[in-house]
Amino acid sequence: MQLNSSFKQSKRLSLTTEPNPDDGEIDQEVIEVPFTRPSLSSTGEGMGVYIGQRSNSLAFQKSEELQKNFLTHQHERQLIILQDFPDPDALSCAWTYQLIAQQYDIKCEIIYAGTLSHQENIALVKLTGLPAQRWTLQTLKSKDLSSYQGFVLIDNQGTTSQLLSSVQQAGIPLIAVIDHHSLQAELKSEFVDVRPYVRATATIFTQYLQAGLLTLDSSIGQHVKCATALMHGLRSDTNRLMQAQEDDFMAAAYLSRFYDAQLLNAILQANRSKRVMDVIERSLKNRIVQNNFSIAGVGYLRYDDRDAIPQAADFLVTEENVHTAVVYGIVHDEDDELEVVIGSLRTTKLTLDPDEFIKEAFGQDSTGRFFGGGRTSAGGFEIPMGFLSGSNENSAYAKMKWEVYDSQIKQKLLRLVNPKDNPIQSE
Ligand SMILES: [Mn+2]
Repeated sequence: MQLNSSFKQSKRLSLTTEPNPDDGEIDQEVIEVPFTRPSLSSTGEGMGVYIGQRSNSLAFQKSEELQKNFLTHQHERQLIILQDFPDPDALSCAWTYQLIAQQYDIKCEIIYAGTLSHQENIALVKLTGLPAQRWTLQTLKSKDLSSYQGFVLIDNQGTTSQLLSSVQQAGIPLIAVIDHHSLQAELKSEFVDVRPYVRATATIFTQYLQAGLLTLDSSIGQHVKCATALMHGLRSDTNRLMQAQEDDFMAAAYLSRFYDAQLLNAILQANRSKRVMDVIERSLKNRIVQNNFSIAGVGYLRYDDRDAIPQAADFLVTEENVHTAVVYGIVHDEDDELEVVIGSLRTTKLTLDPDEFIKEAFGQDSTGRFFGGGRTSAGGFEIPMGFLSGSNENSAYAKMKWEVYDSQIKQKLLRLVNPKDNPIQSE
Protein backbone atom coordinates (compact mmCIF):
# COMPACT_ATOMS: atom_id res chain seq x y z
CA MET A 1 0.00 0.00 0.00
CA GLN A 2 2.85 2.34 0.74
CA LEU A 3 4.43 1.44 -2.54
CA ASN A 4 3.07 4.09 -4.79
CA SER A 5 3.94 3.45 -8.39
CA SER A 6 4.99 7.04 -8.76
CA PHE A 7 7.84 6.42 -6.39
CA LYS A 8 10.11 4.19 -8.35
CA GLN A 9 12.80 4.26 -5.75
CA SER A 10 10.49 2.45 -3.39
CA LYS A 11 11.14 -0.64 -5.45
CA ARG A 12 14.41 -0.89 -3.66
CA LEU A 13 12.64 -1.38 -0.42
CA SER A 14 12.71 -4.88 0.82
CA LEU A 15 9.97 -3.94 3.24
CA THR A 16 7.18 -5.02 1.01
CA THR A 17 5.25 -7.47 3.07
CA GLU A 18 1.88 -5.89 3.28
CA PRO A 19 -0.83 -6.85 5.62
CA ASN A 20 -3.91 -8.19 3.98
CA PRO A 21 -6.66 -5.71 4.70
CA ASP A 22 -9.12 -8.54 5.05
CA ASP A 23 -7.25 -10.65 7.53
CA GLY A 24 -8.65 -8.94 10.56
CA GLU A 25 -5.22 -7.83 11.65
CA ILE A 26 -6.44 -4.35 12.39
CA ASP A 27 -8.76 -5.38 15.10
CA GLN A 28 -6.36 -7.86 16.61
CA GLU A 29 -3.62 -5.29 16.86
CA VAL A 30 -5.55 -2.74 18.79
CA ILE A 31 -6.64 -3.20 22.32
CA GLU A 32 -10.01 -1.63 22.85
CA VAL A 33 -9.68 0.60 25.85
CA PRO A 34 -12.09 3.40 26.63
CA PHE A 35 -10.78 6.82 25.74
CA THR A 36 -8.98 8.42 28.63
CA ARG A 37 -7.15 11.69 28.69
CA PRO A 38 -3.43 11.10 29.26
CA SER A 39 -1.41 13.19 31.62
CA LEU A 40 0.82 13.75 28.64
CA SER A 41 -1.34 16.01 26.62
CA SER A 42 -0.97 19.69 27.23
CA THR A 43 -3.26 20.57 24.39
CA GLY A 44 -5.30 17.42 24.02
CA GLU A 45 -7.57 19.54 21.93
CA GLY A 46 -9.57 17.60 19.42
CA MET A 47 -7.88 14.37 20.28
CA GLY A 48 -10.97 12.32 20.80
CA VAL A 49 -12.48 13.82 17.72
CA TYR A 50 -9.57 13.47 15.37
CA ILE A 51 -7.99 10.18 16.20
CA GLY A 52 -10.02 7.20 15.12
CA GLN A 53 -11.66 5.55 18.08
CA ARG A 54 -10.09 2.23 17.27
CA SER A 55 -6.55 3.34 17.70
CA ASN A 56 -6.59 6.31 19.99
CA SER A 57 -5.62 4.36 23.05
CA LEU A 58 -2.61 2.91 21.31
CA ALA A 59 -1.65 6.28 19.88
CA PHE A 60 -1.83 7.79 23.36
CA GLN A 61 0.09 5.01 24.95
CA LYS A 62 2.84 5.23 22.35
CA SER A 63 2.99 9.02 22.59
CA GLU A 64 3.39 8.79 26.32
CA GLU A 65 6.08 6.15 25.98
CA LEU A 66 7.92 8.21 23.39
CA GLN A 67 7.79 11.27 25.59
CA LYS A 68 9.39 9.32 28.44
CA ASN A 69 12.05 8.22 26.01
CA PHE A 70 12.79 11.82 25.06
CA LEU A 71 13.01 12.75 28.73
CA THR A 72 15.65 10.12 29.40
CA HIS A 73 17.75 11.34 26.49
CA GLN A 74 17.67 15.07 27.09
CA HIS A 75 20.66 17.08 25.85
CA GLU A 76 21.90 14.22 23.66
CA ARG A 77 22.65 13.99 19.96
CA GLN A 78 20.91 11.48 17.74
CA LEU A 79 21.08 10.37 14.13
CA ILE A 80 17.84 9.78 12.27
CA ILE A 81 18.57 7.21 9.59
CA LEU A 82 16.28 7.07 6.58
CA GLN A 83 16.21 4.55 3.77
CA ASP A 84 18.80 5.22 1.06
CA PHE A 85 16.19 6.74 -1.23
CA PRO A 86 13.91 8.49 1.20
CA ASP A 87 10.34 9.28 0.22
CA PRO A 88 8.11 12.10 1.45
CA ASP A 89 6.66 9.96 4.24
CA ALA A 90 10.11 9.27 5.64
CA LEU A 91 11.40 12.80 5.18
CA SER A 92 8.42 14.53 6.75
CA CYS A 93 8.34 12.19 9.74
CA ALA A 94 12.05 12.56 10.37
CA TRP A 95 11.60 16.31 10.43
CA THR A 96 8.69 16.01 12.84
CA TYR A 97 10.78 13.82 15.13
CA GLN A 98 13.57 16.37 14.99
CA LEU A 99 11.20 19.20 15.94
CA ILE A 100 9.69 17.24 18.81
CA ALA A 101 13.15 16.23 20.06
CA GLN A 102 14.36 19.84 20.02
CA GLN A 103 12.07 20.56 22.93
CA TYR A 104 14.17 18.18 25.01
CA ASP A 105 17.40 19.72 23.76
CA ILE A 106 18.04 16.61 21.70
CA LYS A 107 19.86 17.51 18.50
CA CYS A 108 19.03 15.25 15.58
CA GLU A 109 20.60 14.95 12.19
CA ILE A 110 18.50 13.46 9.42
CA ILE A 111 20.68 11.37 7.12
CA TYR A 112 20.35 9.10 4.08
CA ALA A 113 23.00 7.43 1.96
CA GLY A 114 21.49 7.45 -1.51
CA THR A 115 19.85 10.27 -3.37
CA LEU A 116 16.62 12.19 -3.57
CA SER A 117 15.85 10.87 -7.00
CA HIS A 118 12.24 11.80 -7.40
CA GLN A 119 11.28 15.29 -8.48
CA GLU A 120 8.75 15.59 -5.73
CA ASN A 121 11.27 14.65 -3.08
CA ILE A 122 13.69 17.25 -4.27
CA ALA A 123 10.85 19.74 -4.38
CA LEU A 124 9.77 18.85 -0.87
CA VAL A 125 13.24 19.28 0.59
CA LYS A 126 14.05 22.48 -1.29
CA LEU A 127 10.75 24.26 -0.87
CA THR A 128 10.20 23.49 2.80
CA GLY A 129 13.86 23.76 3.80
CA LEU A 130 13.62 20.24 5.20
CA PRO A 131 16.94 19.60 6.94
CA ALA A 132 17.92 16.20 5.52
CA GLN A 133 21.55 15.49 4.67
CA ARG A 134 23.13 12.99 2.35
CA TRP A 135 25.81 11.02 4.16
CA THR A 136 27.64 8.48 2.07
CA LEU A 137 29.76 5.77 3.67
CA GLN A 138 32.67 8.08 2.92
CA THR A 139 30.99 10.91 4.84
CA LEU A 140 30.42 8.57 7.74
CA LYS A 141 34.15 7.86 7.98
CA SER A 142 34.89 11.54 8.28
CA LYS A 143 32.45 11.97 11.19
CA ASP A 144 33.13 11.55 14.84
CA LEU A 145 30.37 9.07 15.58
CA SER A 146 31.20 9.03 19.27
CA SER A 147 29.42 12.36 19.57
CA TYR A 148 26.07 10.64 18.96
CA GLN A 149 24.37 8.90 21.84
CA GLY A 150 21.73 7.18 19.79
CA PHE A 151 20.14 6.58 16.43
CA VAL A 152 16.56 6.36 15.27
CA LEU A 153 14.92 4.54 12.35
CA ILE A 154 11.88 6.21 10.83
CA ASP A 155 9.69 4.77 8.06
CA ASN A 156 12.19 1.92 7.80
CA GLN A 157 13.75 -0.72 10.01
CA GLY A 158 17.31 -0.42 8.86
CA THR A 159 17.11 -2.99 6.10
CA THR A 160 17.09 -0.34 3.40
CA SER A 161 20.00 1.74 4.61
CA GLN A 162 23.67 1.28 3.80
CA LEU A 163 24.48 3.32 6.86
CA LEU A 164 23.06 0.94 9.44
CA SER A 165 25.96 -1.46 9.87
CA SER A 166 28.56 1.29 10.27
CA VAL A 167 26.43 3.05 12.84
CA GLN A 168 25.90 -0.19 14.73
CA GLN A 169 29.60 -1.01 14.55
CA ALA A 170 30.34 2.36 16.08
CA GLY A 171 28.39 1.14 19.09
CA ILE A 172 25.63 3.72 18.84
CA PRO A 173 22.48 2.36 20.48
CA LEU A 174 19.14 2.17 18.69
CA ILE A 175 16.76 4.49 20.51
CA ALA A 176 13.56 4.32 18.49
CA VAL A 177 11.95 2.58 15.53
CA ILE A 178 8.82 4.20 14.19
CA ASP A 179 7.46 2.61 11.05
CA HIS A 180 4.45 1.21 9.27
CA HIS A 181 6.14 -1.57 7.35
CA SER A 182 5.71 -5.09 8.66
CA LEU A 183 8.12 -5.98 11.39
CA GLN A 184 11.35 -7.11 9.73
CA ALA A 185 13.17 -8.59 12.66
CA GLU A 186 13.24 -8.21 16.39
CA LEU A 187 15.04 -4.96 16.87
CA LYS A 188 16.80 -4.10 20.07
CA SER A 189 15.36 -0.69 20.44
CA GLU A 190 14.33 1.27 23.51
CA PHE A 191 11.18 2.46 21.84
CA VAL A 192 9.28 0.62 19.12
CA ASP A 193 6.14 1.80 17.39
CA VAL A 194 5.61 -0.36 14.34
CA ARG A 195 2.04 -0.35 13.05
CA PRO A 196 1.76 -2.20 9.75
CA TYR A 197 -1.96 -1.52 9.45
CA VAL A 198 -1.40 2.24 9.28
CA ARG A 199 -0.96 3.46 5.77
CA ALA A 200 1.66 6.12 6.39
CA THR A 201 4.21 6.81 9.08
CA ALA A 202 3.00 10.39 8.74
CA THR A 203 -0.28 9.26 10.29
CA ILE A 204 1.56 7.92 13.32
CA PHE A 205 3.52 11.16 13.69
CA THR A 206 0.40 13.27 13.29
CA GLN A 207 -1.13 11.30 16.14
CA TYR A 208 1.92 12.12 18.25
CA LEU A 209 1.35 15.78 17.49
CA GLN A 210 -2.32 15.52 18.40
CA ALA A 211 -1.40 13.85 21.65
CA GLY A 212 0.61 16.95 22.50
CA LEU A 213 4.20 15.94 21.79
CA LEU A 214 4.49 19.18 19.85
CA THR A 215 1.91 21.95 19.73
CA LEU A 216 1.67 23.15 16.15
CA ASP A 217 1.31 26.87 15.71
CA SER A 218 0.16 28.32 12.38
CA SER A 219 2.13 31.48 13.00
CA ILE A 220 5.41 29.54 13.01
CA GLY A 221 6.62 29.09 9.45
CA GLN A 222 8.52 25.91 10.23
CA HIS A 223 5.41 24.31 11.72
CA VAL A 224 3.36 25.16 8.66
CA LYS A 225 6.04 23.72 6.40
CA CYS A 226 6.36 20.60 8.50
CA ALA A 227 2.59 20.09 8.49
CA THR A 228 2.67 20.52 4.70
CA ALA A 229 5.45 17.95 4.46
CA LEU A 230 3.43 15.51 6.59
CA MET A 231 0.38 16.06 4.43
CA HIS A 232 2.50 15.32 1.38
CA GLY A 233 3.96 12.19 3.01
CA LEU A 234 0.52 11.00 4.00
CA ARG A 235 -0.92 11.62 0.55
CA SER A 236 1.93 10.00 -1.31
CA ASP A 237 1.88 6.84 0.80
CA THR A 238 -1.88 6.48 0.39
CA ASN A 239 -2.01 7.16 -3.34
CA ARG A 240 -3.46 10.61 -2.75
CA LEU A 241 -5.64 9.36 0.10
CA MET A 242 -7.37 6.87 -2.18
CA GLN A 243 -6.02 4.05 -0.04
CA ALA A 244 -6.29 5.98 3.18
CA GLN A 245 -8.19 4.52 6.08
CA GLU A 246 -9.95 6.19 8.93
CA ASP A 247 -6.80 7.00 10.91
CA ASP A 248 -5.12 8.49 7.87
CA PHE A 249 -8.12 10.65 7.06
CA MET A 250 -8.29 11.79 10.66
CA ALA A 251 -4.61 12.70 10.53
CA ALA A 252 -5.12 14.58 7.25
CA ALA A 253 -8.05 16.43 8.80
CA TYR A 254 -5.87 17.54 11.67
CA LEU A 255 -3.04 18.62 9.37
CA SER A 256 -5.49 20.60 7.25
CA ARG A 257 -5.61 23.16 10.05
CA PHE A 258 -1.93 23.96 9.61
CA TYR A 259 -0.67 23.01 6.17
CA ASP A 260 -0.08 25.41 3.29
CA ALA A 261 -2.13 24.26 0.30
CA GLN A 262 -0.23 26.43 -2.14
CA LEU A 263 3.10 25.14 -0.96
CA LEU A 264 1.85 21.58 -1.33
CA ASN A 265 0.67 22.41 -4.81
CA ALA A 266 4.11 23.76 -5.68
CA ILE A 267 5.69 20.55 -4.39
CA LEU A 268 3.31 18.45 -6.45
CA GLN A 269 4.16 20.28 -9.66
CA ALA A 270 7.05 17.97 -9.88
CA ASN A 271 8.03 17.86 -13.51
CA ARG A 272 10.98 19.97 -12.70
CA SER A 273 14.62 19.12 -12.94
CA LYS A 274 16.90 19.53 -9.98
CA ARG A 275 18.43 22.54 -11.66
CA VAL A 276 15.01 24.12 -11.99
CA MET A 277 14.49 23.54 -8.29
CA ASP A 278 17.83 25.18 -7.60
CA VAL A 279 16.66 28.25 -9.47
CA ILE A 280 13.40 28.33 -7.52
CA GLU A 281 15.39 27.96 -4.32
CA ARG A 282 17.62 30.87 -5.32
CA SER A 283 14.58 32.97 -6.12
CA LEU A 284 13.17 32.24 -2.67
CA LYS A 285 16.44 33.09 -1.02
CA ASN A 286 17.11 36.26 -3.01
CA ARG A 287 13.65 37.73 -3.17
CA ILE A 288 12.88 41.14 -1.79
CA VAL A 289 9.26 41.96 -1.05
CA GLN A 290 8.12 45.57 -1.28
CA ASN A 291 4.58 46.86 -1.55
CA ASN A 292 3.30 43.40 -2.40
CA PHE A 293 5.85 42.93 -5.18
CA SER A 294 8.32 40.09 -4.86
CA ILE A 295 11.50 40.63 -6.87
CA ALA A 296 14.25 38.06 -7.26
CA GLY A 297 17.43 37.86 -9.30
CA VAL A 298 18.69 34.30 -9.68
CA GLY A 299 22.10 34.84 -11.29
CA TYR A 300 23.36 32.72 -14.18
CA LEU A 301 21.57 29.75 -15.64
CA ARG A 302 21.92 27.52 -18.64
CA TYR A 303 19.88 27.97 -21.71
CA ASP A 304 18.15 24.63 -21.12
CA ASP A 305 16.95 25.83 -17.76
CA ARG A 306 15.51 29.13 -18.80
CA ASP A 307 12.02 27.81 -18.14
CA ALA A 308 12.94 27.83 -14.48
CA ILE A 309 12.46 31.61 -14.44
CA PRO A 310 8.70 31.65 -15.14
CA GLN A 311 8.30 28.67 -12.83
CA ALA A 312 10.04 30.57 -10.07
CA ALA A 313 7.78 33.57 -10.70
CA ASP A 314 4.74 31.30 -10.60
CA PHE A 315 5.91 30.10 -7.23
CA LEU A 316 6.83 33.45 -5.70
CA VAL A 317 3.47 34.96 -6.57
CA THR A 318 1.78 32.39 -4.33
CA GLU A 319 3.29 33.95 -1.22
CA GLU A 320 0.88 35.58 1.16
CA ASN A 321 0.68 39.37 0.67
CA VAL A 322 2.39 39.19 -2.70
CA HIS A 323 0.36 40.06 -5.78
CA THR A 324 3.16 40.37 -8.30
CA ALA A 325 6.43 38.50 -8.72
CA VAL A 326 9.32 39.31 -11.04
CA VAL A 327 12.17 36.85 -11.45
CA TYR A 328 15.14 37.33 -13.75
CA GLY A 329 18.54 35.89 -14.47
CA ILE A 330 21.32 35.79 -17.04
CA VAL A 331 20.80 32.92 -19.45
CA HIS A 332 23.85 31.81 -21.37
CA ASP A 333 24.29 29.65 -24.39
CA GLU A 334 27.72 28.06 -23.99
CA ASP A 335 28.19 27.27 -27.67
CA ASP A 336 27.60 30.77 -28.92
CA GLU A 337 28.87 32.67 -25.91
CA LEU A 338 25.60 34.55 -26.07
CA GLU A 339 24.04 35.99 -23.00
CA VAL A 340 20.69 37.54 -22.38
CA VAL A 341 18.86 38.69 -19.31
CA ILE A 342 15.55 36.87 -19.16
CA GLY A 343 12.78 37.87 -16.81
CA SER A 344 9.23 36.85 -16.01
CA LEU A 345 6.42 38.62 -14.29
CA ARG A 346 3.36 37.03 -12.74
CA THR A 347 0.56 38.92 -11.14
CA THR A 348 -2.77 38.22 -9.53
CA LYS A 349 -3.62 41.89 -9.38
CA LEU A 350 -6.37 42.62 -11.87
CA THR A 351 -5.54 46.29 -12.21
CA LEU A 352 -1.91 45.68 -13.04
CA ASP A 353 -1.24 45.33 -16.74
CA PRO A 354 1.95 43.30 -17.17
CA ASP A 355 2.50 44.63 -20.67
CA GLU A 356 2.31 48.23 -19.58
CA PHE A 357 4.38 47.54 -16.48
CA ILE A 358 7.25 45.89 -18.32
CA LYS A 359 7.33 48.46 -21.11
CA GLU A 360 7.34 51.22 -18.55
CA ALA A 361 10.02 49.57 -16.45
CA PHE A 362 12.54 48.67 -19.13
CA GLY A 363 11.73 50.92 -22.07
CA GLN A 364 13.01 50.33 -25.61
CA ASP A 365 16.27 49.55 -27.31
CA SER A 366 17.97 51.88 -29.82
CA THR A 367 15.75 50.59 -32.62
CA GLY A 368 12.57 51.36 -30.68
CA ARG A 369 11.85 47.73 -29.81
CA PHE A 370 10.56 47.15 -26.31
CA PHE A 371 12.51 44.70 -24.14
CA GLY A 372 9.36 42.89 -23.28
CA GLY A 373 5.66 42.86 -22.80
CA GLY A 374 2.87 40.73 -21.53
CA ARG A 375 -0.66 39.57 -21.45
CA THR A 376 -3.22 39.21 -18.68
CA SER A 377 -1.47 38.20 -15.48
CA ALA A 378 1.88 37.38 -17.08
CA GLY A 379 4.72 39.07 -18.86
CA GLY A 380 8.36 38.68 -19.76
CA PHE A 381 11.42 40.50 -20.94
CA GLU A 382 14.73 39.81 -22.64
CA ILE A 383 17.66 42.17 -22.55
CA PRO A 384 20.57 41.13 -24.79
CA MET A 385 23.95 41.65 -23.19
CA GLY A 386 25.83 42.14 -26.45
CA PHE A 387 29.41 43.19 -25.92
CA LEU A 388 29.39 42.13 -22.28
CA SER A 389 28.51 38.51 -23.14
CA GLY A 390 30.86 35.68 -22.23
CA SER A 391 34.23 35.62 -20.44
CA ASN A 392 32.55 34.11 -17.42
CA GLU A 393 35.51 31.82 -16.78
CA ASN A 394 36.83 34.88 -15.00
CA SER A 395 34.62 34.52 -11.95
CA ALA A 396 35.33 38.00 -10.60
CA TYR A 397 34.20 39.48 -13.89
CA ALA A 398 31.12 37.23 -14.01
CA LYS A 399 30.17 38.24 -10.49
CA MET A 400 30.65 41.94 -11.21
CA LYS A 401 28.60 41.67 -14.39
CA TRP A 402 25.74 39.99 -12.54
CA GLU A 403 25.81 42.60 -9.80
CA VAL A 404 25.55 45.44 -12.30
CA TYR A 405 22.60 43.90 -14.13
CA ASP A 406 20.95 42.87 -10.89
CA SER A 407 21.09 46.40 -9.47
CA GLN A 408 20.02 48.04 -12.70
CA ILE A 409 16.97 45.79 -13.07
CA LYS A 410 16.03 46.29 -9.44
CA GLN A 411 16.33 50.07 -9.77
CA LYS A 412 14.06 50.08 -12.77
CA LEU A 413 11.49 47.84 -11.11
CA LEU A 414 11.52 49.58 -7.75
CA ARG A 415 10.89 52.92 -9.42
CA LEU A 416 7.47 51.52 -10.34
CA VAL A 417 6.91 49.54 -7.19
CA ASN A 418 7.57 52.45 -4.90
CA PRO A 419 4.29 54.39 -4.69
CA LYS A 420 5.96 57.78 -4.11
CA ASP A 421 6.88 58.30 -7.71
CA ASN A 422 4.80 55.61 -9.22
CA PRO A 423 3.56 56.40 -12.70
CA ILE A 424 1.41 53.26 -12.78
CA GLN A 425 -1.14 52.88 -10.07
CA SER A 426 -0.26 49.83 -8.09
CA GLU A 427 -2.42 50.57 -5.07
MN1 LIG B 1 5.97 5.17 4.47
